[in-house]
Amino acid sequence: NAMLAWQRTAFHFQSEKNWMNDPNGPLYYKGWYHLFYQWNPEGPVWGNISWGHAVSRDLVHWLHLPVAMAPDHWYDVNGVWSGSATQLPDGRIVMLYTGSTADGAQVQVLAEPADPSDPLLRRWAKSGSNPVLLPPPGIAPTDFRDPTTAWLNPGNSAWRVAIGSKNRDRAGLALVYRTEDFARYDLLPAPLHAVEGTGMWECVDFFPVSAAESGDVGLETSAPPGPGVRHVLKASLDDDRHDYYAIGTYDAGSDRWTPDDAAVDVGIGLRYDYGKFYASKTFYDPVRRRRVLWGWVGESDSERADILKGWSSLQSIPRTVLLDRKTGSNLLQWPVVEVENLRMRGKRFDGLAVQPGSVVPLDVDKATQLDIEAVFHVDVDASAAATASVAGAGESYNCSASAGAAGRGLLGPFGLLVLADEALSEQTAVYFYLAMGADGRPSTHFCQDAFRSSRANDLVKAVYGSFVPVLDREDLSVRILVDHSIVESFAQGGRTCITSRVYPTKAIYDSARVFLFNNATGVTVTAKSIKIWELNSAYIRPYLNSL
Ligand code: DQQ
Repeated sequence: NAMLAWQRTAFHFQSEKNWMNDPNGPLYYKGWYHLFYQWNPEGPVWGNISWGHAVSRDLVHWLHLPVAMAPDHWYDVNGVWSGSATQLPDGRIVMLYTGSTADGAQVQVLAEPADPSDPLLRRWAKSGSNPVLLPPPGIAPTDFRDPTTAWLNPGNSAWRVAIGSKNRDRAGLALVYRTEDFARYDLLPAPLHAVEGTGMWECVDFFPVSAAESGDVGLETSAPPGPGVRHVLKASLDDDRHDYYAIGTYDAGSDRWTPDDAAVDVGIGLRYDYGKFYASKTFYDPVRRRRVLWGWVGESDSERADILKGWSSLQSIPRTVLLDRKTGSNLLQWPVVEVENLRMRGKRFDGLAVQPGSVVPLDVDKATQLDIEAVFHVDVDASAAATASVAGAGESYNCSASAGAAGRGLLGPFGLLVLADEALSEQTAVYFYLAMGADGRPSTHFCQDAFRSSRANDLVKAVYGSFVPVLDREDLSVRILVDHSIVESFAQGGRTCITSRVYPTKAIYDSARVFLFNNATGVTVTAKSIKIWELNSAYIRPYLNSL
């Protein structure tokens, strides 16, 4: 439908048409990055799940390939569900995924490239041993899915693989299996980890992380733990559809993982993203020696609109994942550096003072494909709030329960309006809100407000966001990627991230604008530096059989 054509993105990965969900089995092989994904070849809603497939040289430009795996065996006839790749030391690739059987049972399935000499890995062979795993006793047949990348423990030749589940008391958990050959498995007596009350864990991910930019040590899933290496456990909570992670310690002796802080355990603490982002998965990139995260970004429009436009869902920008050296208690996510190759004309605005209650236009030519880096300074001590804090006002703030960019407080909200039209009848606000605590110190919240993002009314419009750690003397900074119908933001170097889907009707093509705004009542905000680049479109090309 041409009417909705502007909603397609220019540098986010999308399928050519139809429904897409989870990223699956990302890997690097013979010069190519591979991305597989849950895909419905038949239409723009979930069903007939197969593995779509695309390859890239740089994680930005993509070539679509034919379906890698279709639901063509009794053990996956109801769907080739999510799974992960493991690269063996001899270079072999092993793919483990969940098959959904005709009666809806979840079983684990093994597949390998049918032609390992093909760098594009176009043909896959499902093993004669399939299914290689059935739901174990005590686990419901519908609560056993999404195998992780397998890992090796130092000095041990047997692989470990984790599979998400829940027990009868609704504790979410990750079962661990031991295998030598990926065909036969032993269930270990204790799960990798379990958290009461969190329900089914989908798409569990488990990987080492460090603060070192290029991981000589420890970022490969099976690498011997180097200095400063911690382990991240992530689960996608089926009950609330968010991806939660925690940082902790893996004990290879007992095959158990423990969070650093029980109060921010998996499913109750930190999220990768406070917006639309689910069923994510990382992989280790041996070229740039980094860990890269992909997440499924669904739609916030109606199913009717998806059927009209003929497609549904995006993948997030691939993000590098590091441990935050400064806080030690959260990850840093950042768009892979290759995205910067799309930057074209750049504009820079320095030292703009944004008065309370004002909106400042930024002169940008084309504002539907942007990469923005903004740094704000707020002189809290000199503000009216400093006086207010003497009165002992302890303000609490919650992005999702707030009035968004229109709700006025002493020290916020302030930030940017993107995908806005000239008249501001449509706008998506990316903002900070400082809430003054009873101790006279502000806590910083980072939010994204889609309430006024579109005049269309068949949409879910919400304010997303959370607390963001800000250290002494740090300014507030945000990176924003704008791509037609997605706004993906990274605050304080990627400590807190938010992804929103928005569907403007006016702020499209040449009518899209960018503004600064400050809706605080008690402080002037200095936009120390605003850099805005127009981003080129990535080549995301159809497959030609003649290749
Ligand atoms: N999507 C897959 C499942 C997974 C869920 C099915 C998460 O394997 O648990 O499409 O979105």
